[in-house]
Amino acid sequence: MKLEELRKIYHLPFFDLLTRARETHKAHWPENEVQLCTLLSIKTGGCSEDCSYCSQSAHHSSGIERHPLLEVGAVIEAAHRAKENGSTRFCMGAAWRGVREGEQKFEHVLEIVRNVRSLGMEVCVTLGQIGDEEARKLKEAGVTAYNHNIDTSPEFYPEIVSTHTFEDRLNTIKSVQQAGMAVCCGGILGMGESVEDRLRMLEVLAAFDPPPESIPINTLMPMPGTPLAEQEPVDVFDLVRMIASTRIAVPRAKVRLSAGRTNLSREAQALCFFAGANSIFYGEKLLTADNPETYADHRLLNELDLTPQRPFEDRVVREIELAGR
Ligand code: SAM
Ligand code: DTB
Ligand code: SF4
Repeated sequence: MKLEELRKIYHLPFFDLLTRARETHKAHWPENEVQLCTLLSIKTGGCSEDCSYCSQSAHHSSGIERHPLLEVGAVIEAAHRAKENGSTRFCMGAAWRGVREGEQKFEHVLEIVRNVRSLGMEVCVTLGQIGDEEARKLKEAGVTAYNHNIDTSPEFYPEIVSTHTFEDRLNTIKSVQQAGMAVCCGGILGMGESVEDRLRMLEVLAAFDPPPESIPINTLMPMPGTPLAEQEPVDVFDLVRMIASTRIAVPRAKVRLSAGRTNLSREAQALCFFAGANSIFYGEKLLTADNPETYADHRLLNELDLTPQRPFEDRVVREIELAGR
């Protein structure tokens, strides 16, 4: 979908936009389900990159506690807890510029992946830049999806990061696609970009072939000590418009209402779900920042008659049924 069309959609009268997004949503996601994903930072802080939003960059003094790569046992324990709480996807993030095959840390991550997969959860990792060989090995170890966000428009990207390029991000995504892993790719709202930048980002995402399996929409969590610490919050209706436009532009993607839910009321979150969000991060911690309490999320989903997405195996069967309709 081209920019011109995305502009028209985004700027529709608010309720017309919501109606269209809801119709698209119901056509592609007839169940009132929300995917629950739990995040774990497996290597925290000390990152060589200078992403201006990130608490984990060694270029900023955010004061977060650094942690080397976690042991396999600690990760499995966390994954197990996540599964018991009802999560179906376990997402592990590492504060790296990237990782290469042959490095010991890569072998360690493969070991972690094999173990988490054996719990029967979907496994997502976000490890920074990788190439074809790394992607192939991660897929083989059992990774379901690789998260690598483009974060904003190609034009605005150099304003937020100088240590790697937008093109670098796209190259990693190509390797992930080539290996047959699902691509989880989205961005952040509220870094000082324009609506036009947000729509350019969506234009790039919608043009992926295949389209992204999931699209995380984060709102900036301003982290103390980062260059974006004093950034103004995103207007909730702008967030809702962006979610609705994403739903319309990439109907089969899971649209994840990601970082920033602690700043949203229950009503605002309900509007986001109505606009087409069907996935959240679930659990009290994101990577370094806070996320809503699990009991509050449970209550919210119940109140909205939304059910947690069924576990992987059940769903594969259901998706085959739907495809055959
Ligand atoms: N180092 C890897 C990378 O950059 O791809 C993986 C971890 S990185 C923290 C993953 C994503 O988290 C970023 O691309 C960004 O979208 C999101 N993120 C990080 N800090 C954030 C913040 N303060 N507010 C909102 N989203 C954030
Ligand atoms: C994504 O798009 N959001 C998640 C996940 N992918 C890795 C990370 C959000 C991080 C929020 C800030 C923090 O916890 O430090
Ligand atoms: Fe490093 Fe990723 Fe944070 Fe950028 S977003 S500083 S690459 S951890």
